[in-house]
Amino acid sequence: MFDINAFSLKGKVALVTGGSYGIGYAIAQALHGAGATVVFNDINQELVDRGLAAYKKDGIPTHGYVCDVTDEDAVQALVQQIEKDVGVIDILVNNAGIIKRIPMHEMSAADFRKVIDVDLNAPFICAKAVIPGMIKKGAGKIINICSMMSELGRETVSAYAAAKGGLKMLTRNICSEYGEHNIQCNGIGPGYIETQQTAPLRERQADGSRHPFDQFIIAKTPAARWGTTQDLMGPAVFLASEASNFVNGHILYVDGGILAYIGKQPQ
Ligand code: NAP
Ligand code: GCO
Repeated sequence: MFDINAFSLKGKVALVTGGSYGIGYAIAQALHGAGATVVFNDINQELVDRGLAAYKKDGIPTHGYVCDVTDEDAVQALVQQIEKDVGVIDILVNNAGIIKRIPMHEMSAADFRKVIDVDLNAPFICAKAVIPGMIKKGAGKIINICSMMSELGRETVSAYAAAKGGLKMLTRNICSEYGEHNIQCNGIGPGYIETQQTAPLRERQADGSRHPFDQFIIAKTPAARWGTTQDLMGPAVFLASEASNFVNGHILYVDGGILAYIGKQPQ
């Protein structure tokens, strides 16, 4: 007999990195809605304050922390502070990320390294920080926010694709190394989602027409629309809950069908 409470996160502590707005904020809302105590960090006080105001407006009690996820000492201190404030972290959502859209032959090594640092090294740092507590508790959930670029490349996003491809394999390796401790590490691969990060790809042209990339994504998506952050909420709750205890090392693509579809013939 299936118990719907398998989706409940009551009594669980969840950390969402980069959770002030965008996809991270939506996932935090969802985890709260499923009963979790949600905390978040962001890279500066201004963003944390922006996030705190949003959480308060939505009636979500939380703690917000300033922490650069690429700084291992800061992340270790963050996890210790969260354990003091609310308890051992049961659920980690590695959401914080950046993208730099530059043709590879024009991209500096410093810019390439920066994207790798935030989008790949930081999820390693954050997972490493929470795993000991999860091992002691005998359970844990790590959700890495991957991407279409975990599977596909495109012009100007070489560093991002390399990072997100690596994040897919880091997800699988955490699954392999810690599954025996009842820790499940999975990824969510959002398709093209309407957030600040993709706003440049959706800007209206001077003549009021849709951005060429916007038109391309509409033609490439069977759902014939961009995703919204709400589309990610249910998948996040599923992967954070006991309902997914035998799902491990999996990347759940929430992409409206992009990866399955060759795309619509141009009209
Ligand atoms: P976003 O709007 O840029 O939000 C990312 C958040 O992470 C921001 O609050 C950002 O702060 C924060 N952050 C960046 N670097 C950080 C650092 N070093 N330490 C702590 N926080 C940091 O992005 P989004 O669209 O919500 O995407 C969230 C995640 O989903 C990212 O990993 C992204 O790669 C992934 N994703 C997005 C899409 C999409 O279509 N939007 C699709 C697939 C995957 P700042 O504002 O200072 O940058
Ligand atoms: C881009 C977009 C994508 C999305 C996302 C798709 O420039 O192609 O920013 O990379 O952010 O990762 O899944």
